[in-house]
Amino acid sequence: KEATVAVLGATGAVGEQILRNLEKRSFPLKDLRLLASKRSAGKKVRFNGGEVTVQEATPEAFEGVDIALFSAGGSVSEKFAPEAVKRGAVVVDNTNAFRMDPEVPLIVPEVNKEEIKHHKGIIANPNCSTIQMVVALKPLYDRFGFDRVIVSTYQAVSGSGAKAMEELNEQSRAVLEGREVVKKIMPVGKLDKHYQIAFNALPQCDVAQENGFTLEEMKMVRETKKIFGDEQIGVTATCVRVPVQRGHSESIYVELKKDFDLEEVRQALREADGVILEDDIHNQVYPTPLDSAGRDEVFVGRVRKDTVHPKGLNLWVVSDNLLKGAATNAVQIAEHLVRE
Ligand code: A2P
Ligand code: 11C
Repeated sequence: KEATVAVLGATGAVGEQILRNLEKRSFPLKDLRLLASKRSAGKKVRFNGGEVTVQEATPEAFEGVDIALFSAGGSVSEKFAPEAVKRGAVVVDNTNAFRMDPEVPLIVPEVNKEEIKHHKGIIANPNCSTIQMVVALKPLYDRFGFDRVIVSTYQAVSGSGAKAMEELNEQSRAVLEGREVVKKIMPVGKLDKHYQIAFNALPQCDVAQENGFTLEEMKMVRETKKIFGDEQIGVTATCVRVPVQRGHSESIYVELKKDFDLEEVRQALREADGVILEDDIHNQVYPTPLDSAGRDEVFVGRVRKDTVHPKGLNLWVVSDNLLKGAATNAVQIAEHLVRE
C-alpha cells in the first residue's frame, strides 16, 4: 500500500528530519506534498535525490492527502488540522494543540500503539521530553510497576526550532570573539525577556503556568498519565535548556513497586523496543547527546540503585529530540496507518 503524504512545516527543524526519515525508512509514498508558510512557497527542498517545491499551506493543499504530518506550531495545527481531516486525511500532529483532547490518541508506538485505531482523524505525537522518558520507563512499568517519577531534563535548543539553533551558534561565536551577545529567542521566543543560552543553563522551557511549573514540565506530567493510561502515575519535572544543539538528556529517579536487582533492570531495558542500553560507568560507557544525535533510539545509561530508598532507581536517558522526540515517532505512526 502507498500513501499521499503532506508535510506541514517542511522547512522547519522537525520537518526536515521528517523528510530524512521518510527517505531512510523507504516510506511507501504515492505522492509527497511539502507545505510551509507563504515565505517559503517556491523554495526547493531535496528529497530522494531530486527536488520538491514547497507550497504555501492552504486548506485546498490537503485535497487528496492520506496522511498529513504537522510540525509548524500549535496555532497552525489548530487552523489546518480540521481542514485536512475534512478532506479525508489523517493528521499526525507534532504540536501541543490536541494532545490532551480525549478524542485524540497520544501515541508512542513502543508503549501504546494499540490506541492508534481509536483515532477520529487526528493522532497526537507527544512532547519530545515525554517520548524518550516513557520509552525508557515502559519495560520497568511492565515488569516492576511504579507510581512516581522525578525527572530533571537537559534540553537541546533545537526543541525551540531552527532559529534557536542559529542563536546558540551566533552567541557562542560572539562570546569567543568578544562581541556583544544578541538575545532574541531563548528561553521562549514569544516572551519579551530573553537570556543568553551560550555557556549557560536556563531553568525554563516553554511558558510559565499558574502553579509555578512551566508548560514543558506540565506536559511531562499530563502526557505520561495519558500514554500509560494510568492516572495514578505522578511525575514531578524540572526542565532546563542547555547549550546543546541536538539531543535531550534526562536524569530520572523512580521508585519501583517490586524488589529488583540491577541486572534484572538492565535485562528488561536490553530487551525493550526502541531502547539501547549503554551502561558501564567503570569503563566510562554512557550515552551523551552528541553521540545520540542522528539516531532513532532512546539510549539509557547510569543505571543505579538508590543508596537510601531500597526500591529507588536512577537512570540517565538520552535521545535525539528531533528524531524519536518528533520526526521518527511521527513517521512510525504513519507507517502503522499505512499498514492498517
Ligand atoms: P517557514 O519556513 O515558511 O516559516 P521551526 O520549528 O524550525 O521554527 O519551523 C517551523 C515550520 O513551520 C517552518 O516550516 C515554517 O515555515 C512553518 N510555519 C510557520 N508558520 C506557518 C504558517 N502560518 N503556515 C504554514 N507554515 C508555517
Ligand atoms: C522543547 N519539548 O524542547 C520542546 C519542543 O510541545 O511539541 C517541542 C514542543 C512541543 O522546547
